[in-house]
Amino acid sequence: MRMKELSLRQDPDLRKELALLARGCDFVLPSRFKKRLKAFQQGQAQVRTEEPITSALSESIPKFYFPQGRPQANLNIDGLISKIEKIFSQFPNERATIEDMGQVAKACECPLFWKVPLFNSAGGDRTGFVSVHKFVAIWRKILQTCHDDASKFVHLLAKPGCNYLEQDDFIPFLQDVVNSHPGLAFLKDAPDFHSRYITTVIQRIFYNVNRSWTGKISCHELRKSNFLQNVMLLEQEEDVNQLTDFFSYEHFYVIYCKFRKMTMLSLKVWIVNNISRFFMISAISQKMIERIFSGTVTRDRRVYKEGRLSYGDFVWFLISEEDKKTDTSIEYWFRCMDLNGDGVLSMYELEYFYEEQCQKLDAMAIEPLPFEDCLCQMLDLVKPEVEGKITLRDLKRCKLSHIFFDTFFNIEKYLDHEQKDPFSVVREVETDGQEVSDWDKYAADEYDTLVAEEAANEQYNDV
Ligand SMILES: [Ca+2]
Repeated sequence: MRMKELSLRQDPDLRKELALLARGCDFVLPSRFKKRLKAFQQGQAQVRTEEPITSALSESIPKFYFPQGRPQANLNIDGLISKIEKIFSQFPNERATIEDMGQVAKACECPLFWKVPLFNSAGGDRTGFVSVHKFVAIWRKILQTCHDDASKFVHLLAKPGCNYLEQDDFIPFLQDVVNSHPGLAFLKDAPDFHSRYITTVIQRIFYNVNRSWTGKISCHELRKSNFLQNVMLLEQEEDVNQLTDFFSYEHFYVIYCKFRKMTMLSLKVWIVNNISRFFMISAISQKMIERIFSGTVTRDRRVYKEGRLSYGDFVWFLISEEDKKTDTSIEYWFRCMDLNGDGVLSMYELEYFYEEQCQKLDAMAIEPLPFEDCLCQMLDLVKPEVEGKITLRDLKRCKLSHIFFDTFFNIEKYLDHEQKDPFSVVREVETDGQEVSDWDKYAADEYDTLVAEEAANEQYNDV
């Protein structure tokens, strides 16, 4: 402040006026004085911004932000391109068809299942082939601008001018997996199942990768996920069921059969009032089902208007219900329970959900724990950072989020947890991490049940 005053005093005009002011003269108009002061300050600011940054300073801070990946040193682009040209020279007229693209993908040092994105990016989907010139021009540009697999993959799949991936961007890539992966060969004669399988995989990709919930997967999100590693594994693993994070056919089958059973029971329309009657979710409270149908965690806008859950939204619901330990699942249920959306679960919100649990227990002739006691237990379990306020962070940190959520809206699982020895729960949590996830366990069990049911049906029909 003192410095500023000194420099102001150096302006000759101002100095005169300041001197007059100091002598008690009041003929200096305040507005004129202010105007002059402003002009002086602006002049100073301009001088400051025009000051050149010394080269020593700019050189000493290395670049640390690489949205397109960190550029590789000594990348021999011409060498890579000549390898691709050599592959193309084997094809008639130096044009590659979709069948040739596996070889082209390998020449580009990409995973095999990048072949359709590579083909389409050079216009192959429109013309039926790609020419060497067009492909090389596109690939050269990608090598120059995209420096890692994540940014290349986004560039290949995204719509022009977009630096993120939306759900429909994955369709051609996944259709190719269905068409050409040996583990899915049996689907050739069942085209009706293609789109269902593809929808399921897309939902699982967004569930695991799109951590921002925006519906747009960024390079950064893709880089942080294990999706591209799974795409790479597709090439080595003949059994897609081993790839349980995204591509498992068995997992798709379990989800789809659950959905079919539900919609068949509800005469094709899954109405909110009927939903709780169904066997699978009879354990989930009506209040929670209403929250899901309110549009809090669903993408399809019709859910609220028509009271119908789309298949895509059902995938999210089932995975969240059967595995309440993952970050996405914790966020899913937290959003549902946070009625006023302020980022904190208040005592009021907890009591709102617990009321229905008490009614259900009463109906089962089980004496419920008073809310205050239940609250003490839960606060002890979650140990929130700020007393009495449960945040998303608290739930993610506590590792017992599944017990917390089931206490408030899944009566069957709540009773299951109640019967367990508390020490065994702690042991389970401690050994968690290396073991299979709750979702994987559920999907494997359900698949076995479905297969057994089918076998029993066949036997019945044979007799
Ligand atoms: Ca709240």
